[in-house]
Amino acid sequence: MYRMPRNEEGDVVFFSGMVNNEDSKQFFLENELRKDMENQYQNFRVVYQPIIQVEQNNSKWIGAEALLRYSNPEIPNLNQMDLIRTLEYSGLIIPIGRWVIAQAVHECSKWNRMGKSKIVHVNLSAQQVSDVGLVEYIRDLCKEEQLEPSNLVMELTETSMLSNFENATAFCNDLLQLGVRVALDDFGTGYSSFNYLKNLPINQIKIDRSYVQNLQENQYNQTFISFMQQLSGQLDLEMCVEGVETQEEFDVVKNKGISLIQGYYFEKPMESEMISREFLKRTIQA
Ligand code: G
Ligand code: MN
Repeated sequence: MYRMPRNEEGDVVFFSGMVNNEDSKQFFLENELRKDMENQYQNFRVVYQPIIQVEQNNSKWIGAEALLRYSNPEIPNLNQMDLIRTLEYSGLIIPIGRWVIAQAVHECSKWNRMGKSKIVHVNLSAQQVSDVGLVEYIRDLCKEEQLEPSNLVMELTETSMLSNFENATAFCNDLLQLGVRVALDDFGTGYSSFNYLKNLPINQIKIDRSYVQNLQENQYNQTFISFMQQLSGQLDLEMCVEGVETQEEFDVVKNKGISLIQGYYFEKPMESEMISREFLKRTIQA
């Protein structure tokens, strides 16, 4: 809901400096985003954070999560949350969302053509579930790029899934039908009921990184993770733990036998050339 700007006495003011400033910042950002999108998406790029499968004695990079970045010298210090919020608010998330998927599919197809099978994860915002034709768009992309749809995993947060339940489940069912996989992102931050889990058309649960911080000292979080591990096993879902940053956190997660891990302990998101090089190196070594 829009609130009229008010001064300290509570009177409505029409030219409050602060509001004006915020509004004009927002307006400027939106304009820059539009301009850059029309200009071959300049200042936008996609970076990739490796997803690691941990085995007894070694760990393998099975693929990566694609993450959008925007760096415009005119807008220094823009944080990621403000960027996503503006993209959603302006509706630009629809075209930029498609662009990110196209980049990720292209990139993943390149990795696979280099050798071993790699997967790519792409984040979806709640609004994209209502992007009419998105599933067909993904199908055509996979065909053009000769990427097996099962190498693509779309991530939806539990909040966007549950706030738009009918649409989201139909959308995910269409993805599954196509062979694309679906992950439930940031699990544990919303208000999901465990009752939903068994009915959602998903393949994987990603435990939010807030459950991993100082895991070695936090009994509740350890219990939560073990419980989720058991439950996902019962429901035949994969489970990935995000945000592993330290050796101590990694040790706890590994000792629980969790095999899918992401986090700064392994790697931060990296530029596409860099991750290709890493995959190639590892492919040759293996
Ligand atoms: O919501 P989602 O899980 O898709 O968020 C991904 C974001 O989390 C990325 O911007 C990425 O840089 C960040 N991230 C990934 N791993 C870690 C980590 O180990 N610690 C922290 N603090 N952030 C991380
Ligand atoms: Mn994610």
